[in-house]
Amino acid sequence: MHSITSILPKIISVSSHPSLKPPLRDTLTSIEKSSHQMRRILSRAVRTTSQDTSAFLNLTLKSKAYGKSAVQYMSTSCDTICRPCRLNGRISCQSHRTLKGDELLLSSPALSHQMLSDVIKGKALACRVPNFISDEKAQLVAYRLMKNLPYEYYSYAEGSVGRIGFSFSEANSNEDREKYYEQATVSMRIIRETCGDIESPMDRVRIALQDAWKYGANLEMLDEGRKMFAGLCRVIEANKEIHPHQDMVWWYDGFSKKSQEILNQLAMNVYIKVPEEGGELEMWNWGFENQELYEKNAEGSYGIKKSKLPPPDLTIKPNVGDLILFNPGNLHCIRTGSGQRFTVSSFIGYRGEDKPLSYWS
Ligand SMILES: O=C(O)CCC(=O)C(=O)O
Repeated sequence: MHSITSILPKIISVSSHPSLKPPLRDTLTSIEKSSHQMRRILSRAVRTTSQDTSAFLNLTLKSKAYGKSAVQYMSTSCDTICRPCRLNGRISCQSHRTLKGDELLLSSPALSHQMLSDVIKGKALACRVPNFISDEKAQLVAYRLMKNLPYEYYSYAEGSVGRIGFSFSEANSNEDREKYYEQATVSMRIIRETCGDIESPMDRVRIALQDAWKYGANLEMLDEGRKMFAGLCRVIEANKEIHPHQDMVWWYDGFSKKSQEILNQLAMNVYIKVPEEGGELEMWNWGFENQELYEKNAEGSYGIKKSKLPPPDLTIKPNVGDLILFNPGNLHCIRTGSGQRFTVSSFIGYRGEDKPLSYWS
């Protein structure tokens, strides 16, 4: 945990609130930083502050770069770091494990508001819609995409994890972000056209979300007016795995204020090719509370070594055509498989029960 004095001088222009007592007040300095840096530091600080610090900041913080969102965040301090708190405070804890057995995985023939909401709120770890796409259509789509659209490996997973489409998490510079937006709608159109007379899996998900969620669902625009890409096609080669990791946009996006508005995030995958043996999705009923702790445990590599973790709480063996959604703020990983594994994936953003969902890759 950071102390008040170690965080604030680094990040904030603060107004002196009457409740502030010297010498604390004296430590608060106004340091001008570029807005990018400022947001990065601030968003990290927000998630690593103790409850006292959070309450304190709530009274005092006024960040030029971050504006209203920062103050809004500050008001979400919690008494305990636990799953229900994550919705507001966006943190989870290892000691608070409440789900067992059947509660872990919901299954239904169609997506529903209730099912999505249950996973978002941590009442279930994941949900599955079996046969979201028929086996036959999934196989054909997998064949057409693989045959016509060459995939590239992620830089951190050369020879093991490939993808068609550019992922937002990789767009870490202004230049890359520009490239990401330029390609976004073009890539979606190319994927759609390559699927030919079969509806592209992402388009099907878009409609299913639109119908299921009371307030509908839209393509995310973390940068105002700029449509994001959704429907990344991910290939995992035989005998390769993805180590336990967490995906939260507010961890890796220090650029846009809007990513900090997202209260919770789901990951969705449509499985269009799965290996006969292996390829399971494994999930833990918790995640690291903050990015610093996560990165410390990841030791500079992508993901955490499984040997450092207790056994997973849930193992799902996906079938061809399944749609599976889960909270990627929980640690999750993919086991090695006997053959190639091919999915169409996106994230889903939640801003509240009475707000539209959003999606992006
Ligand atoms: O392919 C899967 O089963 C899960 C992929 C994953 O790690 C994710 O969507 O965050």
